[in-house]
Formats: sequence, structure tokens, C-alpha cells
Amino acid sequence: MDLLIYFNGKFVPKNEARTSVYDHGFLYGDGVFEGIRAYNGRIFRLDEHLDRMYDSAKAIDLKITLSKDEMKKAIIDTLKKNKLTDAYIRPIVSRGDGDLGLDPRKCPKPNIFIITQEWGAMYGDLYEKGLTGITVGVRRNAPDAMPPNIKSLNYLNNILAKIEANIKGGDEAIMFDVHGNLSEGSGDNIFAVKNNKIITPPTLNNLRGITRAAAIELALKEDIPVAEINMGFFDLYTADEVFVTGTAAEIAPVTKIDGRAIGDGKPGKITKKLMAAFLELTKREGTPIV
Ligand code: PXG
Repeated sequence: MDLLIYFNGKFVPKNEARTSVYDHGFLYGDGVFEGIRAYNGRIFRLDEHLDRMYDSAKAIDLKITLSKDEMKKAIIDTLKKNKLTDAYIRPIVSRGDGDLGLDPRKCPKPNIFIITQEWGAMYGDLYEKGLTGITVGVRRNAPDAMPPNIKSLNYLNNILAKIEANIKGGDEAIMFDVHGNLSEGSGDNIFAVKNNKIITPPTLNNLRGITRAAAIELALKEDIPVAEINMGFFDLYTADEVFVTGTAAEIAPVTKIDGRAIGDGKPGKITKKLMAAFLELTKREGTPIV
């Protein structure tokens, strides 16, 4: 059976799910989205993801025509239609169809899509070996230009970073802002461990990751101190451990950055502890798909 995509209240086969070339999501990247996971029949931190999506929409003055409860039901219905229990879930709200001008007032109605599909571990054997990070020249969008807190359909800043990391042979890009403060990866948040303490940048210059919040909670539960401080490349090169967090990446060790080994060049003990605790959490928690 073809996968079914939710599109404005209807379920459409994957190959027929299309929007207009006049959709400002397509023309301008004008819209928002989320990336959510379901594990073993439960949707991980669904409310947090929906809160973030509705805040992203509010920040760009986009009114989502479904309430959060209706969106939740639409997500659950899409998973049920596709008989999925372990899945990646991608709700998308675009500005909708307008004309070729960029004025959003020309778009009377947003388009709402929900894509779901099966999903396994993103980085394969790299969870054991560790990822190779590359600090890239591309700077993260400035918070007073295009706040990284908005999970918008325009990911070109992140894609430019990813292209640079690809060219330089890395698994993930590590971005700084224009002030030289560490920001985040192209699709994940970043942490360092030094002397058994965890540090991570505050979230003005990066996305307020749901997995980031879960990793901090788990660390504090294990009595590992966590500080949110501005960080430079010095903090990465001299760290005992570095790891990244994201819905797709989960918690993944970074063992090499710019050709330098991080710590002893192997996934560190705190990273491994958090990876195991996160796995347990995803089994235990979540909104049931019923
Ligand atoms: N920063 C950015 C820029 C992200 O896009 C995260 C951090 C992690 O946030 P969560 O809430 O997921 O812990 C993200 C989200 C991909 C991909 O293909 C990744 C994201 C979004 C879209 C695609 O790797 N990550």
C-alpha cells in the first residue's frame, strides 16, 4: 500500500500529494514544520513539538487553522492510516497559495501537510564510532535577522553549512554565530563535557531542541551538572567529550572535529550514559497512538 499523506483534512497517496507552485512555502520558504518521532506506539514529546510549531507560526504571524488538539488528532490519524508505530512524523504548515509577490496577505489559507514514514537510527554504526564534526565558515543566522528559534521552511543557512561539511568530509557541520559563539549543528544541538560537567550554548542563537531539553533533564537526574554558557571553538577542541542531540540524530557522540580527536577519540562515558538513558526514556514516555 502506498503511504498516505495528510493534506488539508484529506488522506492522499504519497505520489499524488502535491501543492501549488503558488504556495509561498515553495516560492519563499514561508511556513513552519516539525520533526517528531514515534517509538513503539508512542509519540515522543508531542505536546512540546506542537508548542514549538505553534510558537514558530506565531513568530511569523501565520495562523494555523487547526487547534493544537485537532493537529494532534490529525497526526495520530495519519500514523493509524499508515499502520505505523515507529516513525518519523513531519507536520508542515505553509503560508498557502498566493501570487508571485511575497506579501503573505495574498495567501488566504495555510496548507497543512503531515508526512509519516518508517524510521530507524540515522547514523548507523557512528553511534559506536562517533561522528566527525567540521566547524564551518557559514555563520548561523543572526537572531535579529532570522531567529534560529523559528523552525521555518527556509533551511538554506543549515544546508549551506551541510554542503561545506560534506565537501570537507564531515558527518555534521558545527556552526558559530557572527560573534564567534558556538551555535549548533545543521540539524542538531551541541554539547561538550569537560571535567564531568556538561556545557551547551544558550538558545538565543540556536533552535530550542526538544532532545536538547531531554538530554539536560537526564543529565541533571544523574547528578551531572549542566551549564548554558557561550562557547568558542576552544571549548570544543579541549573538551573531554562532545555530543549532538536531535529528533533524527537522538544523542550522538562526536569524536573528531576538524581532524582533531576529541578527548581520547572515542565516545565518552557521560555521552554513553545519556544515550542509554535517552533510549530508555523513549521507550517509557509518549502520547499513545490510539
Ligand atoms: N537544530 C536544528 C537547526 C534543527 O533543525 C535541532 C536543532 C534539534 O531539535 P529537536 O527538537 O529535534 O531535538 C533541529 C531538528 C535532518 C533534520 O534531516 C533534522 C532536524 C530537522 C529537520 C531535518 O537531519 N532537526
